[in-house]
Amino acid sequence: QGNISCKKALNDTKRILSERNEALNYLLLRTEAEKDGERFVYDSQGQYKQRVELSRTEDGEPSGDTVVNQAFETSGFVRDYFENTFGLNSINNMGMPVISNVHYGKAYNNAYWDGDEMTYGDGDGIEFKNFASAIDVVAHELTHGVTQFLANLEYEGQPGALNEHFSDVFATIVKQKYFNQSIEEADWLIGDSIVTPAFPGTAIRSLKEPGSANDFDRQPAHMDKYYNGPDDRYGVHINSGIPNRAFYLCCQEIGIEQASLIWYHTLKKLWRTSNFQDMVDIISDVTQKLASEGRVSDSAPAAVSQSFRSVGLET
Ligand code: ASN
Ligand code: ZN
Repeated sequence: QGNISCKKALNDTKRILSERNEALNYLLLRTEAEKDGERFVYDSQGQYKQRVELSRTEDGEPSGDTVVNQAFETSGFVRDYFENTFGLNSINNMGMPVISNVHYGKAYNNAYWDGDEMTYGDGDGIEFKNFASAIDVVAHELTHGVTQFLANLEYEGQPGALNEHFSDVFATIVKQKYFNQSIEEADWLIGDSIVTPAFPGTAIRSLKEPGSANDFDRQPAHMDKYYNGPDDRYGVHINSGIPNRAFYLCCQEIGIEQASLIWYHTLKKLWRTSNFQDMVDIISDVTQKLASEGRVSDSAPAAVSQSFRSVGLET
């Protein structure tokens, strides 16, 4: 009896010590990595778990796995976009490590940011291909991280739709940069390269024509079709169609470079509970200020206002 409980106590102590060591090692690794936004790509090996096997690091050799390399390259492109364009030091502007997990689960048809890292499914191979292979998908997920640190928009209702909106906006901007597309060549689609011919549509979403990307695309393009129901955390991926369309319209007037500057500086000024009207008020002020500093054209304030009015928002 005494022996058994003694052994149990010893085992508990060992477990606690090893967990503590793991946590300390993790913190140490994190502090090291936080210096400069190093990339870490993990392979979930089909399990519904993160950080299963570390498959590629910033200075390490390429992996034998194409998907690992795709996640590595594309997350680097997005990280560098934010750094080169806005001076952002990785996702949190403090050099946070850029962590991706690929081959997550079985036939998993999604990708997500969870507050610390990105995770990508392989897709079922029937309607969806690998989610980590698409620059717009990767940019969308990484931007959720940037949004978390710049504005912390809560993931529900209008703040959640704005959170989704900013991810689609920078997904589109980065995609056009990645493929070196002009505004005329841009398709304004999200996820077009990961859907198969069997998928009932051309993409997951469209910023140009919200609601038209596929058979179950419920996005409105105007406030008069605003979704008020409880689905999708009160419509985070649905009502984002409204500001998305405004962004598309604005880009037609002032181009994507100026629009990206305006949207970035707007994001920096938003907060956890910002709604559509807050966004419109802030973006109007931000655009005025950027125009007065000569950083965007004199026509930008009117273009921004007109774009939001076109989708039914008051400016
Ligand atoms: N792919 C989705 C997104 O990033 C996952 C989710 O619903 N959170 O928005
Ligand atoms: Zn999202």
